Amino acid sequence: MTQASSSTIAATLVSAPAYVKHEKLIAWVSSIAALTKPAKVVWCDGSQEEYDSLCAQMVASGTMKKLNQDKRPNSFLACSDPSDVARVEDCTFICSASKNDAGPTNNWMEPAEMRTKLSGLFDGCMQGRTLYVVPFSMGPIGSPIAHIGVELSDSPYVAVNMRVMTRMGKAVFDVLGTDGEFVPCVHSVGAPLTAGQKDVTWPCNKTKYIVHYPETREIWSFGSGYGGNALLGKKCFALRIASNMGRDQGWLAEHMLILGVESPEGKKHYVAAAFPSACGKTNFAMLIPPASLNGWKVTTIGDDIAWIKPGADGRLYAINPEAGYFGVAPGTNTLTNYNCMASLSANTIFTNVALTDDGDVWWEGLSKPAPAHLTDWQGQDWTPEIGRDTGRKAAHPNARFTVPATQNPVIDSAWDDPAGVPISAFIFGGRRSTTVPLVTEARNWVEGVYMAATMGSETTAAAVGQQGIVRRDPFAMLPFIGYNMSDYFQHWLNVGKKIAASPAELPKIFCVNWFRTDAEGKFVWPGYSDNMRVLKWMVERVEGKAAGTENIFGTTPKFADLNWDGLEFTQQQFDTITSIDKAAWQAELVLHSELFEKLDYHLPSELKTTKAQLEKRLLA
Ligand code: TSX
Ligand code: MN
Repeated sequence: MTQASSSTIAATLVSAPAYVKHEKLIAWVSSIAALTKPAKVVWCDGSQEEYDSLCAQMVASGTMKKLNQDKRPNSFLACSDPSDVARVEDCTFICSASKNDAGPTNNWMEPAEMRTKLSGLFDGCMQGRTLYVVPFSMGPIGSPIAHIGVELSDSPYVAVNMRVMTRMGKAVFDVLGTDGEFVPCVHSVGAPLTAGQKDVTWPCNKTKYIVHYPETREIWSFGSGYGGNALLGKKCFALRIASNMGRDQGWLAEHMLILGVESPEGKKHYVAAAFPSACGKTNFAMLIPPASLNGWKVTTIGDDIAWIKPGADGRLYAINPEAGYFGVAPGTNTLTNYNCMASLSANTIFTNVALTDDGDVWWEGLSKPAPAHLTDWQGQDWTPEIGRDTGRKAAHPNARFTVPATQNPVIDSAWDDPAGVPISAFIFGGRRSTTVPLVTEARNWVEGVYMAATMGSETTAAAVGQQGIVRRDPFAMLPFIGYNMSDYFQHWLNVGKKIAASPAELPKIFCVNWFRTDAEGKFVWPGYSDNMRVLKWMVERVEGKAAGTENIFGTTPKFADLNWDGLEFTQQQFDTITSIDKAAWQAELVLHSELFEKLDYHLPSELKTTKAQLEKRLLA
């Protein structure tokens, strides 16, 4: 077929609804349809009817199962292909014009070379499928902190998940008008169907590419239908592309939860916290304070991503660009996260969890003992005996729920406020069994940036690869930074300088570690609700009310500086998780040096100076 005739067919196929008045957008959809050659184009309006009918269609095709309506109303289970269960970091590319702009922590390919490769892969890749046009706002519609994206996907699973995870639908076109800016996101599972070919329940391709063009703000994703690979508003847009927008425009796109902390006196602060994937970030975002800490309240703005822009007053204002939670199911239960379990009671899409015999869901860590019989995430019989004998899990360790944020019983009243919420403090945490104390306050912004830049954690199931080894994960952004990591550090330093020059106070920066273990390898800190004790100390530090002691690395509380009401926790236990082992820190600083060598290009000199000061204090 000639170029002209294929694009004429595409234009007819595309036929945008009358409410779409953005010609460039329509032309782009036409061009992608001409390339990918879908059988049909559907413009998603974001309505409940549309969602219900897409879910019904996926139930009919076998992609999803409807769960027991009495136990879990309007909820579904999708099980993926066993080869498509997590983000694929090896196949994720930042295709900036210059390799140095992607930096040493990202895969890079020359944009022209990648475009040639992708043209080949996307040519005809949607044959026999429907192309869904998914318009979405990251952030409250019309918020000055929000941005618009449009995802073109041949996956109805993506369309319904995007409706939960973003503000998706018609209203986005009102914001876009005739020429508004949007981030174009193209997604295909990469499994064209020939006439009469029977579809599989989870189409995907063993060749996968998750590609970002930061200069032109484009996302192209091929071959996977899972999570961050396919729901392009999330990691691809809200972190990798948005971090580029933030650098250029003076704001921050961060892998952070945002929570509100209210004191018994009714004084409220908002904090943003970065933890690497599966450190219990969603649990922390919905934490229930211990009853013994009378009257303290925690509310959720977001559980994964924060967009933070300086306001006219110089303070930093944050929004949650997402509208739902795409969280890890295994380990979630009424004790680890009561509010999350309450959120999941209806209107939830589960992916790769196990199915109970009465049509409900189950995953490792949900209840003890496990049910006597289950259908596992791969559709096979599972019993506790089979699990014990084969080591097979009923749910995949990276199994997920997709749930509207509004179902969170402790959602913050300002969660949808277009103005965002002012940030009083940043928290950085990792999973470290040794070395890093329970909580440390940075003495200044640069020291805080140093702590965040050198943060490390043990790897988990959210990414394909080895488990249980420590990796450096600066700002918990290693898989998500859309440009050179060192330039990103510099951007953070620049934001600090700008706030320092304004009338506003700089947010404090803290580093936490809930995961120190004792000589037997047991966790010493009870974690969960009791993290409120640490949070209380942090906000009281912000208010200038709590005591702290300076040491080699920053300011830390003494035992007496934390509230212990209702918890038996000894000075000795406290020492176990707050002690600073000089030898361990010397070894740690060697690892910081290794990181800094890797990031040497454009590494801010302030960070090298900070390290030199630490080394000096350590030897003193
Ligand atoms: O989410 C966690 N948080 C943050 C909660 C607000 N987890 C789970 C991490 C994996 C997703 C934690 N695990 C936390 C924590 O603070 N702490 C720990 C370690 C721990 C595990 C078990 C116990 C105590 C600490 N206690 C018992 O099992 C009784
Ligand atoms: Mn995350």
